[in-house]
Amino acid sequence: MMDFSLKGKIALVTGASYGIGFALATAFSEAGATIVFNDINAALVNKGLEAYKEIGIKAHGYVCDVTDEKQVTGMVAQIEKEVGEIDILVNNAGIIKRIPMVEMSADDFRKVIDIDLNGPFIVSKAVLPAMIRRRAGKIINICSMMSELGRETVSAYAAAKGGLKMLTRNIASEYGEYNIQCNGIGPGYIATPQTAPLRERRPDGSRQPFDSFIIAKTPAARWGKPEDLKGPAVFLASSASDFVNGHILYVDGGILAYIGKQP
Ligand code: NAP
Ligand code: GCO
Repeated sequence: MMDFSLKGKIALVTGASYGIGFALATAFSEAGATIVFNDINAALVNKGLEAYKEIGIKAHGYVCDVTDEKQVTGMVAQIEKEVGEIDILVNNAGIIKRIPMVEMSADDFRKVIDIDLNGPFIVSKAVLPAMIRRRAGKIINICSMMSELGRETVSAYAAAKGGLKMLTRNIASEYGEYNIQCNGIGPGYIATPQTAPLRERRPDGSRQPFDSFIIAKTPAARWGKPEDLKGPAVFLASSASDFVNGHILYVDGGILAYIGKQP
């Protein structure tokens, strides 16, 4: 069990006021780490601080937009001063825009790429120098089913998450020699506010077609919960995974293994 301990480690999880980031930060805290998170505005950071406090976690919260390099370098310097050097980074902050590609503006496309792909580049770039100097570090990028698959309306998101898979492999390739491991987690369909519109019940209480489609496409026959990602994240953040690098760990209830229900 010792290999999975995060005792004494400092973990930064981006966009972790609620949803998947919150669950991952909670898991790290349970494994012994000190939790630092950021979010896009003060209201969200305060909401996050309250939520962590409620479950007995003393988290450190910062307002920072992951697409703004100046804000990110400022936040990382502040964390180093106020909390300590970052051992574990999770690039979790992300958005999705569900718009058919032919109707999507180039600005909307850029916005998704900016948050979901440029953001992880900017935050990783800010923490890597200290990790290189200390010859140790863990970076976990939150990828997606859309790192492998396409579907209607998510061209920008799929392009960003496919790119994030390759950024993961490149960070592993470029900095593995410094004992830095960069891996990804590819969650399946997880019940969070981001996917709430896909799960809304119809007025009669029945599932909408997309909801039923996901249940049918998932061998586990259910949506994932943010908690389903806790064990895999602790593994990738801990020394148990010191020789795992550039890997995307799909935590999807079996979606990627399955051709789908026969008609
Ligand atoms: P979520 O509920 O929407 O949470 C994402 C968080 O990131 C929010 O707090 C969000 O703030 C924040 N954020 C957005 N833009 C930001 C920026 N520029 N700087 C800093 N923070 C920012 O999403 P989630 O479902 O927990 O997803 C978390 C990650 O997992 C995302 O990368 C997502 O793509 C990925 N993922 C989700 C699923 C799923 O099924 N839910 C599956 C696979 C992968 P706002 O509230 O202001 O947007
Ligand atoms: C969608 C969903 C997905 C999930 C997730 C799958 O509209 O298809 O939002 O993209 O959020 O990333 O792994």
